[in-house]
Amino acid sequence: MNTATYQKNLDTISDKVASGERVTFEEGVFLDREVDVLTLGRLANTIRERKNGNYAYYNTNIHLNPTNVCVYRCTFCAFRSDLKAEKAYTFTDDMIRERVQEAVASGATEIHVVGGLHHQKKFDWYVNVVRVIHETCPELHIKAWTGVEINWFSHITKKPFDWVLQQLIDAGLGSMPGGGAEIFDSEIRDQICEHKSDAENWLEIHRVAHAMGLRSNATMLYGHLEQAEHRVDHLCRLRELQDETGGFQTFIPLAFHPENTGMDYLHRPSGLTDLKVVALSRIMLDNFDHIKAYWIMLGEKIAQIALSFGADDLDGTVVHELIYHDAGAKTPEGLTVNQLHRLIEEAGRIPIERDTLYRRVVRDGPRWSIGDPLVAGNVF
Ligand code: V47
Ligand code: SF4
Repeated sequence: MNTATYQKNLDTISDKVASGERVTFEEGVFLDREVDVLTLGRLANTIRERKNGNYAYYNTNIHLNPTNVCVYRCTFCAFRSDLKAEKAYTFTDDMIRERVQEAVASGATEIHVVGGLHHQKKFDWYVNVVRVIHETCPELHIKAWTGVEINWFSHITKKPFDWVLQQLIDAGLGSMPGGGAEIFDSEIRDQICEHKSDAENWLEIHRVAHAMGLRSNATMLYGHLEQAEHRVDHLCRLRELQDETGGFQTFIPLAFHPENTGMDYLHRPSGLTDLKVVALSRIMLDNFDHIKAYWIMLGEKIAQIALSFGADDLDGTVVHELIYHDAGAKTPEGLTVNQLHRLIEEAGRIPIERDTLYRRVVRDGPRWSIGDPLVAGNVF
C-alpha cells in the first residue's frame, strides 16, 4: 500500500473514531495489518476514555475449576486430563464448600467457574456445583459455565439451551463467562478445537442466555494459527450479536500460552501483539462497554499498559487460576486489592471495585454491599 492510500485510510478511520462512527470489517483488517501499535492505542484510548472516563475497574474474585477431566482435546489446552491420568481431579461437595468459604473470607463478590467436560458426570452434577456454591453463600455471584459447557449439557440431556440455562438459574447461576469462543472462523476452529461447539452454537447460546436475562462475557483466543481477517471477523460477529441483544458486558482477548499444549512449537504473542489486539478490540467493538486486560494472561506489566490502549478493566484478585498456569503463565496465582490499586494508579487511572454486573462495590471493613450501576459514559 502506498503512503497516500495508507494516510487516506487512516484519516477516514480516525474521523470515524472521533465521531463515534462504526469501523467496517475491511477497515479493521487494515488496522490489524498495516497500522502501528501506538497509533492503534491512541485511537482505542479515545474510545476507552469516552466510555469509561479515567476509571479502571477490578473485582474481588476467586476461581473454581471443578474438574480437569475432559472429553475434548483442544490442541491449545494444557489444562485438560484423561480420567485415569495422574493429574486428573474432580472436586467433591466438601471441596467446593471449602473454596466458597475461602472466597467469603477473602471478601470475594464473585466465583468464576469453568472446567472440563467430564464424560462420566451427568448434568445434575454440574447443576449441583452451582447449587452447593449458592447454598454455602447466596451473596456470592456465580459466573459459571461457558457456551461450550452449556452446549455439552444440552447434548447429554437432549434438552434445548433455554431448559439447560433455566435449571442452572434455578440453582443460583448469576451470569456466564466468555470462554469457549476461541476463534469463530471454521477452518481455524477445526484445527484447534474440532469437536467443540461451533461458532453458530456458541453465539446462539449467548443469544438465548441474553433473552433469558442473563448477562455474559465474550473472549477471543489469539496468537495461534489465526490471521488478521479471522480476528476481525470474530470481533464483527460478536458486534452483530451485541447489536441484537445488548447482553455482553465485557470482551476479553486471551493470548495463547503454548507450554504443555499440542501447539508448543509456537511462541506466545509478544507484548506489542497483546497491546495491538486490545486496541483493535476496543476500536471494533463499539457496542461493548468494557474491554478487559486479563492480567493473569497478559502479565501485570502489559495489563497495566493496556489501560492506555483501550482496556478499562483488569479482572480481579483471581485466586486459584489453573488454565493459564498449566499452560506456562508465570504470573502470580493471585493479586491483592492493594496490588491492583497500585497497578491502576501508577497507570494514571482511578481504581473502582465493581461486582460481576458492573455495579460499584461499597466496602465497610470485611463487609460489602452493592452500590450504583457503573454506567458507561456516565460513570458517576
Ligand atoms: O475458552 C485455554 C482459554 C478459556 C489456553 O468471562 C487458553 O470474565 C490461552 O473462560 N492459552 C477459558 N488461552 C477461560 C475463560 C475466561 C477467562 C478469563 C475471564 C473470563 C470472563 C473467562 O481459556 C478457554 C480458552 O479460550 N484457554 N487454554 C491456553 N493454553
Ligand atoms: Fe476441554 Fe476446555 Fe480444554 Fe477444550 S479448552 S480440552 S473443552 S478443558
